Amino acid sequence: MGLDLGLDSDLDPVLDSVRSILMRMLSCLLAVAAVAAETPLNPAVAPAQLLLAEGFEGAPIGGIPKGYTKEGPVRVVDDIFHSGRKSLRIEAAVKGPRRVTKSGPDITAIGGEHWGRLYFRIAQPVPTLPDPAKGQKVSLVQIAFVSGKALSPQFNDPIETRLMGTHFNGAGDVQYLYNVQPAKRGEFGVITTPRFRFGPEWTLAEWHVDSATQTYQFFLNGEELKELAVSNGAGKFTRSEIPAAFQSLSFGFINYQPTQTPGFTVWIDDVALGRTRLGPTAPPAVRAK
Ligand SMILES: [Ca+2]
Repeated sequence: MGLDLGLDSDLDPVLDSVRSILMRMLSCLLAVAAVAAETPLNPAVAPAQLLLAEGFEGAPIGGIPKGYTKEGPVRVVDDIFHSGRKSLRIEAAVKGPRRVTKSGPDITAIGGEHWGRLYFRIAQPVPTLPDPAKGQKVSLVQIAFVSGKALSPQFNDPIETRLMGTHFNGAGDVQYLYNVQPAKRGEFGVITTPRFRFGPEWTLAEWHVDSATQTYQFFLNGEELKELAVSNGAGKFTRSEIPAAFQSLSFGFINYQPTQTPGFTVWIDDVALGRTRLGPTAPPAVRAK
């Protein structure tokens, strides 16, 4: 490395080995410094851009974060986590909601545009599904990880927007989707081909909604799944219905059709919403109100 440590190589073998150890320590330190320089924390995210951040670090083990309500068996654990020391564990169940929800003025104030992201991890093996219903070729469950309640900008009636969702079939194939479920009308959405699997590793999911341009985008591990992109343009709500504000946002897991026992066990961590895209690095430790 061309460094002169001022040690005389003609001295005895003890000094030689001291020099060798020092050189190794120095190159380790330089390597660590180089990695740190390449990965600064949150290079693009000013704290003011962060609308919500929940890494579950401030929540009691066995509980849920302050300011949220829960449906179904979910709890904060400290044995598996993406960052910090805690995550939210979705307990196994054959169907139904296992999620936390935040409502009220903090959510409404986010308005019509946000970038969201979370990390999720699915316990292996994934569950199997019951035999297909009569007249169906394959068994299928629809899953929502993130959803928001709102009023449709088109019909002014209640809708639930699945900001991050999937279909999971009996062969274990996964399709990502953007889906809107009106309370009194038929659902609609866009969906990828069944080319994904639920692996054991932490996976980054990001979404973007913008009411002003009726835009939706979804990214998996940083890569946009362009089949899900919706961009209708201002005032064009048909088959997008992206609301001007959400009344509540839910994070966790719900499968609407049953799996075989015991069902999915899932962990989520590092949920965050920003005014701009947050990307893969952890946000600053801002505790949700
Ligand atoms: Ca965490």
